[in-house]
Amino acid sequence: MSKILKVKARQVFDSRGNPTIEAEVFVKNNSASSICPSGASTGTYEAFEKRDKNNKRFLGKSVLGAVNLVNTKISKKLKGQNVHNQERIDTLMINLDGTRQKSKFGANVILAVSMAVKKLSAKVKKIPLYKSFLVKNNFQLPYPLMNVINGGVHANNGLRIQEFMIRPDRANSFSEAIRICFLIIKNLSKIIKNKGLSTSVGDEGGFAPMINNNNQALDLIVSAIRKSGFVNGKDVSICLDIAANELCKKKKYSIHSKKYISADKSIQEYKKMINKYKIKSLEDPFAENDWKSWNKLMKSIKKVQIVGDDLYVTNLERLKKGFLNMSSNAILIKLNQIGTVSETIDVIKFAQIIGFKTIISHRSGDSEDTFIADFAVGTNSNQIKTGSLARSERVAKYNQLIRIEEELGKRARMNKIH
Ligand code: 2PG
Ligand code: MG
Repeated sequence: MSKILKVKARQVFDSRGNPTIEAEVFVKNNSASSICPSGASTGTYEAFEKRDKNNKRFLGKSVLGAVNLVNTKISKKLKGQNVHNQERIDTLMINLDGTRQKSKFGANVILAVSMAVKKLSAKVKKIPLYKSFLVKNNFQLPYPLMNVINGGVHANNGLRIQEFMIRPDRANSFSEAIRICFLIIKNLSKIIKNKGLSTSVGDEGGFAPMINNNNQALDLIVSAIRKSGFVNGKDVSICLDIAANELCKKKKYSIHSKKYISADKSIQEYKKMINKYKIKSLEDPFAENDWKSWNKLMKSIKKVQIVGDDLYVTNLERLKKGFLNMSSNAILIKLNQIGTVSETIDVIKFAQIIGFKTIISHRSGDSEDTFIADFAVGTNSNQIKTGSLARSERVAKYNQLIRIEEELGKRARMNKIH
């Protein structure tokens, strides 16, 4: 038993320069802290993010009220609790809030505390964080879904699709996976430069050249894979996050061009794109309420990972609905979509029981906190999506996975993709 003495929070800044909350939890002679990330393409059903909304302070984005809540109400409630009893602590905070979407306290407030508690518990037990979750031995490293080109709301280039990623499917170690991504990114940089385009990067560290045609972006990636000596669709596969919530109007979609077309026509376009570019993973191909189209897509394509992000928002009820509806075969996991470590773990457990792949994900506004790297290993998640090999808040997660792999030594294994 290690009793919590107090919880303290402060306002810090995320990778987009926006205020966010850091919580620090104290026990005798020890403490740990954690920073909550923040999304841009958020789903309607995500848990609530608390901000001051006072336009005279940080343009409405400050979290000083949230900080105050931690320093007063949450600290008082958690004082004396056993830091190793994560579920009890999370439940206390959930009940203190008492709303469905954590709209009173804010999921950002609760999550920062929840993650800090988890980190502190591992620290007190003197075990690495990744050893404190579901997996107890035979740890496996996740495959990186590495972002290489940014579009959508993560860049201002007009590309319809939000994230163009690569996954080194044949890498047999995590460091080898990173080496493959490194080579492709460096070659992609040269190719983009040779076309007279900018190699500046977007929110998640992928390039954000001023192009606005999906196929043009895909062609650049295919060339970079080839130039690096790899075979697209075998050694490396292209994976996309469409973030279709942002591209939907009155049940029509403008994914493939500016023109809005029906979901059925969009499926035809997806099929062409998947065949031409050997795409292996599609995230949020349709909007969060368009359950019918998700199911149609699942029925009409094979051997493609279909990932629900805004569809499920790491929420058990929505995941159950998606399972019954046969909406996807994978789920993106974002802790701040639901708001506590315990609830996130429940979603992962259920996803794994029903045979869904679990992909741990960053947010487009992220920080130096590497919690999700350990979380991916500790929950036996197949993949991790945490941006490009650029911008320290993204690279920090990859570096942490390299450290974990090193520590595991000969026991380190890659997870299974198929
Ligand atoms: C997504 C995420 C992370 P955001 O849509 O998957 O890449 O973006 O954090 O902006 O929701
Ligand atoms: Mg997404």
